[in-house]
Amino acid sequence: MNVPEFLDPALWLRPDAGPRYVQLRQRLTDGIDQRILKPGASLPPERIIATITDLSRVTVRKAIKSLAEDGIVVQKQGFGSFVATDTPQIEQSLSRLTSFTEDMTRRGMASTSVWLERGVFMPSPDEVVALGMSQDASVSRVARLRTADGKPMAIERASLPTTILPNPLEVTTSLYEVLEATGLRPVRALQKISAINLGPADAELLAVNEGEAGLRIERTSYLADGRIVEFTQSIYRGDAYNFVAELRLAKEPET
Ligand code: 16G
Repeated sequence: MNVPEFLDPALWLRPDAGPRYVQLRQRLTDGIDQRILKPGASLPPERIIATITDLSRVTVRKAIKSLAEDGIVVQKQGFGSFVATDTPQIEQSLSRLTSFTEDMTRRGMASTSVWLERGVFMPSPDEVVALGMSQDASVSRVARLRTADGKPMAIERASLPTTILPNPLEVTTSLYEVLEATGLRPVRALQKISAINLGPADAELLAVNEGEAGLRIERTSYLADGRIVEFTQSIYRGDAYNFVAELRLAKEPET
């Protein structure tokens, strides 16, 4: 059921069931509980809710204000009202080459990792291609569920040539910190981002429902001399990340 159908007053508004704003508040709360209105989703504008429900805007405003007072929705000046979420909202620049640990520290959040895989392996065909290595070389894998203030944010599977990271067990908190210590921290990276619907295993790790939106990110990072440092395949929670890129007008070719 979509939101306008759900708010159809024929389904819930009763003349004898108390104040109308309380009934609307209850209907919106039910929609949030049933995830018709999902955490972080915007509520339809007051004007639209008033049109669908045939209630006055004053009544609609009162219902939303009461939800906001109880922390069920969050009102953002100039942007409207959103279903409250306990998922941290991360705005991530696409132009800075930072590590997960640094990104979270900068936001005052504690980052932790749950290990999924850590060791030296024979490279998979994908790793051979992505890392530009020979088939008989070995690869260090560092795969983690990354959390911020205890909330799962991303699954990151990094592969590095063992010439760059000979002992993956050295990575306890930050991979980039270990690389920095050996003078092999990447200085440049290419990143590819695509939209996905989370499969059952990834959804379980990220503590969201199967089929929810996620972002698949592939990062290949390089040293100044062009050597490849890492090939990392990550799955980020779609409800937690906003990637931001600054765009500039391309310079007109000089004539
Ligand atoms: C970031 C990078 C990842 C890198 C990790 C190192 C993206 C999509 N990924 O999460 O490629 O391996 O940082 O983090 O940004 P760490 O130093 O905290 O282990």
